[in-house]
Amino acid sequence: MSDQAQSGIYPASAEFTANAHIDADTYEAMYAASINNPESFWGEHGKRIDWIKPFTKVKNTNFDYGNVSIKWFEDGTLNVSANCIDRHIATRGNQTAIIFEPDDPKGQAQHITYAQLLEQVSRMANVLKANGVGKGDRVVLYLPMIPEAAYAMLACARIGAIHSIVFAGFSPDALANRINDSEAKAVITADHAPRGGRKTPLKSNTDKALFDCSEKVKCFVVKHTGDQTTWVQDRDIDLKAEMAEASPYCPYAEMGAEDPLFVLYTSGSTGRPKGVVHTSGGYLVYASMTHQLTFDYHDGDVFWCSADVGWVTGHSYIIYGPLANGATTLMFEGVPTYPDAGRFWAVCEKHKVNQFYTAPTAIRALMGQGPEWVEKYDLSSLKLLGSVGEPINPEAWNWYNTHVGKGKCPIVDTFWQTETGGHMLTPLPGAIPAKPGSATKPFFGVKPVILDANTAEIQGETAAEGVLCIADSWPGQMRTLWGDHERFQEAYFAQYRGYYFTGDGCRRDEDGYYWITGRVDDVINVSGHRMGTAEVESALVAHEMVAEAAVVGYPHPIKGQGIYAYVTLMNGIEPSEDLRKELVKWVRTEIGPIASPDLIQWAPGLPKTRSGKIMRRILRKIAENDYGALGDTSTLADPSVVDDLIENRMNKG
Ligand code: 6R9
Repeated sequence: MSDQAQSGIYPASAEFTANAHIDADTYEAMYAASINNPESFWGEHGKRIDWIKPFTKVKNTNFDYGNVSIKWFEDGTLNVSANCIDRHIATRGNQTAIIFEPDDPKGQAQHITYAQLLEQVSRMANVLKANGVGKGDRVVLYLPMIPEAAYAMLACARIGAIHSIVFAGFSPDALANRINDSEAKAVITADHAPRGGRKTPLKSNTDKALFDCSEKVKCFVVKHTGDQTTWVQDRDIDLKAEMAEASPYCPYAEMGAEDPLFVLYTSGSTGRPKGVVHTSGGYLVYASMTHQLTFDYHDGDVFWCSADVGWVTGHSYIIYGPLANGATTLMFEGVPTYPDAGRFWAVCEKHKVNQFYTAPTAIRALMGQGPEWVEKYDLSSLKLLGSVGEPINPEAWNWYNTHVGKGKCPIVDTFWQTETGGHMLTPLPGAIPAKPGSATKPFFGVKPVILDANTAEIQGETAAEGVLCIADSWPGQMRTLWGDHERFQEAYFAQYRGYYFTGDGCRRDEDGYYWITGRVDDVINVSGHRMGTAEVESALVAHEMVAEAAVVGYPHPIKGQGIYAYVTLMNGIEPSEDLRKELVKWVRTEIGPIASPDLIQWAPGLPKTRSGKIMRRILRKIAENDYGALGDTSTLADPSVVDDLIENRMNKG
């Protein structure tokens, strides 16, 4: 790694800056305006989308614990699907809205125009309606990365139904929990999800999940691969067949700005996953504005975000942001390494991608395969690169910059969360020079503060370190947790009164650049996916041979963090390699492959305080191979368990 990559400052080229939407002076002026007078700033930028009834109120938000309430543009009405489709028809009906690139590199790519999008979304919306789905109903989507996933999101939005996407890698159990928690009326799935040449049996997973759900839940099935699946009469509906019969136009519903658009479950530090609720008006304003300005998107550009629609990144930057902006957005069904480590770059070349947005874990995996996979392809269409999901390490940044961007593409490192709806800290590429590893500066309307983790005191000096909080609301912010406003306040507003708490540690340097240092709670970040250690623990202890489990993250060269599980077996159960494998498999079926423990250590005892609390700090240090810094162990009920754990640690690396 070159020293420059670690300490350098990388401004965009003069040519890029000359054409950029936002330059340095404009950023400073607009940022100041957004903070000093949010009412007039967002009153103006709220007009970037189409309203049926224009709003007269802009901001009505309260961060006080006990009274947290967040409303934006509250008396306006709109329809999100109309904003993403209908309003572009007159000017760009024949422009490609979605490029679909299938898993199979020999398969046919599809170019779906805005006019075709309107027809497909309308047909699907009409099928949903005809089957009793209406305003406010929840619809769970469990789909591959296929155009029908986009149609389903927009069809729900069109009729005012609330979608909740469950990542297709999640297990039947995880799917059932989300269907039940959201009290969904229907699920939309497909026969199979092809990924990397393998197929996930989505329909059969859905059948299993629906055993544990109300009999009233309807099941719409997209016949995608055409493989045979079981069929339940009076419950399963052949979605494509019904779409072919349905009317090609569906009028859109008039929705309030604060009507929910979607619920997306994400991991927290405690308990079951939380149903993050995003509403219509503020979310769309924020997703579209960040998409345009962070990626410096210009008319006619081809934008590719390689995330899955099962994650928030897919919601905001494959679907809602780009389509609200009349962009051409690419949906890729496959994985970066199939059929080989050149696939991303083959797709960039094939579709002449202009902005490419991916996660550090993918970059590290491809970096390990060597630059020859990139060099084979013509990447001259690329103008900008993006990164999201975790801090990007300087080696990966340098590789991305040199081999993919050829030193001419600005890299935007975007820090944000499921909860924030869109980018929070990010360079605007024509305005803010990058520093590798830093998400740089706040987006408009975002007021970051760094607090001392223990005293909650504001760290006012420019250079500071502590926990990252946000002092005031922005339009893309989540509004509540589905069905549990109490838990919403507890999770985000209880720790540091008056602030939204991100859960992340952060450093600000002498130039006012922000550097995320990682989660300070019990959330770990595995390949850019959020995983609550509590979720993995409860899956482990659900196994009949497991008495107790404690899960922590540890540094992993490709995944960023790996999952390290300490497991205490029931009395009389002997540890074995077979049992280890069985437990890994068990967690995969309980939650999904992304939750598979990388290392399981048999722990005859876990370090606990006298009050019975597991001291995770110690377990984390052992997993990190860092026991010089174990800290004070004198409060442990039985300090000797630590020696045993160190002796038998798995991560000797
Ligand atoms: C969009 C998304 C959120 C957590 C977040 C933080 C980490 C995301 C990051 C980053 C450093 C970045 N994170 N982007 N850390 N630099 N550019 O990833 O949402 O799945 O909810 O995860 O991911 O720890 O708190 P989500």
